[in-house]
Amino acid sequence: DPYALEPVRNQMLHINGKKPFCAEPPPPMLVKNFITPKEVFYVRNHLPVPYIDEENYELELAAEEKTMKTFNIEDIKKYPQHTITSAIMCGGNRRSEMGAEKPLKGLSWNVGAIGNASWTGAKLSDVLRDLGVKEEDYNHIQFEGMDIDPSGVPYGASIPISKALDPRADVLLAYKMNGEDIPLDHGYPLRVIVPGVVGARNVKWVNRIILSKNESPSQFQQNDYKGFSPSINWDNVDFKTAPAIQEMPVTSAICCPQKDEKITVAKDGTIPVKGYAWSGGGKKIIRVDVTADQGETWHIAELVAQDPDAKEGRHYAWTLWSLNLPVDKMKKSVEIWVKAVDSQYNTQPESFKNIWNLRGFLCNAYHKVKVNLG
Ligand code: MTE
Ligand code: MO
Repeated sequence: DPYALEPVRNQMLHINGKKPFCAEPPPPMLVKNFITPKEVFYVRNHLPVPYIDEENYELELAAEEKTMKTFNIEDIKKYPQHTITSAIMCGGNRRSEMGAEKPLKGLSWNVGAIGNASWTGAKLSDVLRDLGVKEEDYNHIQFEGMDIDPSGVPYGASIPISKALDPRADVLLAYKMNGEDIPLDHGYPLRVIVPGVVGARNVKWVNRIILSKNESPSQFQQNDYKGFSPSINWDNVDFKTAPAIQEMPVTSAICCPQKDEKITVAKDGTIPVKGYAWSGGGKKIIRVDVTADQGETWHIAELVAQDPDAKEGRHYAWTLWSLNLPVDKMKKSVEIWVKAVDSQYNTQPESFKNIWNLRGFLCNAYHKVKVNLG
């Protein structure tokens, strides 16, 4: 069994898949901490977890087929050390809501396929500059993980070469998560962090980096993690017609209360509501709007935690928000809606109907949670 040596996981996680292991925390645990503890961070594996200790680890960097250099962990640690706070979110986060609109294919994630951690490592741009890599010579940079399928094909993904070479894009070869060695499930001993970009490109257990004219040949780059029109179905889909998802659109979610929870209305006629918001590409969350009456009145949430160190255009961490939401006490139940606005004034679509896609990616419609009032 290739899964015989899997790490021990937190019992609190809700399991979406056992082999490969895929799990997310209950929503209230997400908003307890600005920095998600490793035990609470969702896990999305496509293959068995590979295990290699630092001593036997080697990273190969190649230009197309030709090896340019090999590194061990110590070599990577010699580069200037950078620490950033960045959320990682799966392209299928909140898929269960889109799937409720119309059936689709994919793991049924609730709102927990996201976590916010601090990541420490070398900037990929420093490593590439050191080797004299020029943007003109390539289009993409491919990453391969040490996790392989039964036919020996590794997990793979790629990002544009311009992103890898841009020091302000903060792409890291990370060896620490929240100040400690990266846990096995999250990519030990080395993981690529591409802040603001869909989780799938943040390759764990990376041991090969390839500069290329082409995108990664991996099925996860070519035939998965792409978005389509709601009218495209499994009979007419042509994966070549859509670009691979990279930077993610703005999203938000209500984490407390949860669906169907019974809430006591406070004397001032409000209920406490908490959640997260995030946008891709380094865009900052500038506002979170919440309504309890289908948008007749919107209430602005307080942004209670944001990365204080983030520079303009480099807001990679999530934002936690909360408010005491006025509700109609006479009602037995209310539906809470949330939408976030990012620094480019992008906001979320109102419903899933018009953004539905057959694989259930980019599920960023308003999050709607019905609760009972007591
Ligand atoms: N990297 C490797 N090598 N293998 C994988 O299966 N899954 C990707 C990405 N990197 C994956 C990978 C996907 S789809 C996501 S959403 C994130 O890792 C999940 O990261 P996490 O498990 O640390 O939360
Ligand atoms: Mo993912």
